[in-house]
Amino acid sequence: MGVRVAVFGATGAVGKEMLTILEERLFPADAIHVLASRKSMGKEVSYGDRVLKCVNVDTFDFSTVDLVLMSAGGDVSKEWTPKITKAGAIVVDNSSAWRMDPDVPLVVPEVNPEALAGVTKKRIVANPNCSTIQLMVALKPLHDRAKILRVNCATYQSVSGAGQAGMDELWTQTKGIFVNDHADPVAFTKQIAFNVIPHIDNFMEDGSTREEWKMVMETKKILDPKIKLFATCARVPVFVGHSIAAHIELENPLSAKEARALLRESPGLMVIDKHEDGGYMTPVESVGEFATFVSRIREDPTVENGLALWIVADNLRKGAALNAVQIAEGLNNRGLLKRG
Ligand code: 11C
Repeated sequence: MGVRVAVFGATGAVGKEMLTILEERLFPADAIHVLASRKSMGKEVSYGDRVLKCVNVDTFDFSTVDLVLMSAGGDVSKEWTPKITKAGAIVVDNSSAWRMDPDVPLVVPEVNPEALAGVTKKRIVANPNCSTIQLMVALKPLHDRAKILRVNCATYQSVSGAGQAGMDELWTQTKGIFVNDHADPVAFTKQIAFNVIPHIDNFMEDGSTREEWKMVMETKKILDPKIKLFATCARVPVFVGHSIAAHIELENPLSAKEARALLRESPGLMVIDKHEDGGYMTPVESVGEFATFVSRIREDPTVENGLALWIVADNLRKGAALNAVQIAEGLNNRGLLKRG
């Protein structure tokens, strides 16, 4: 018997990708329901060559599904997840609402799949932040081989991290600037077209943003609590695809050549690293891809056992929908989606 699935937040940028990826990866779904708030009720979304009509979440009976893939924001998740799990379904949640709950596994399937077993505690698995996910896929093999002590990174995050509204704002502003038609920023705090904004999510007391804090805390939970990480997260005028410049300090020596060979054979990664014009990955080229790409692998001679990487991934896919579907596959393969 297959899995009865609901996608909650199906009209959003990530929700639509979830449906595409479920179909692309032939997820064994017996039924797919697409759920949205009352205002999106009746809207249509694609699932392969089928068109599905959104159902109002308020009237949906969650006892009829095994799995809910949720991408509806933290507040909605906090309200709905307890009701859904009480009805017996498992929730894979894309928001930050449950990530730091010790009874909720936070999983990147290439990195800590064993944590999925913890789903039995609350029937929830949290999908990490998009920047964290691609960083974890690249760091895991290096940590296993040479032990990471510290990471200092800068992110270059696309506007789709802020959803459809972010993409619409970049598009409208870019067009507007050419015809002198300026509109005040809404989705972002400053002009994003032809600009870079060093601010994602709310500010915290120490001057970091929550996005930066998430990368620190999620890395500790997923990979190793001993890793020290510092991040500066910036929004760039790119529609889809996040990039990260990561500067890593290892306990043991690892040359750039060894790191290249190691990453090349590690799960979920593709190394594109030729020392020539265009011999590296850019976010535009990552769109629609499943892999996390690593380029510009170099030794950093300014610290002991230092290594630098340029890491790029489609934030709507590996950074969100694909990782969530991989979690669902992992749960299904382990028999953890069965109703007890
Ligand atoms: C961004 N990384 O690019 C964010 C989006 O914690 O799931 C995802 C926020 C999160 O704006």
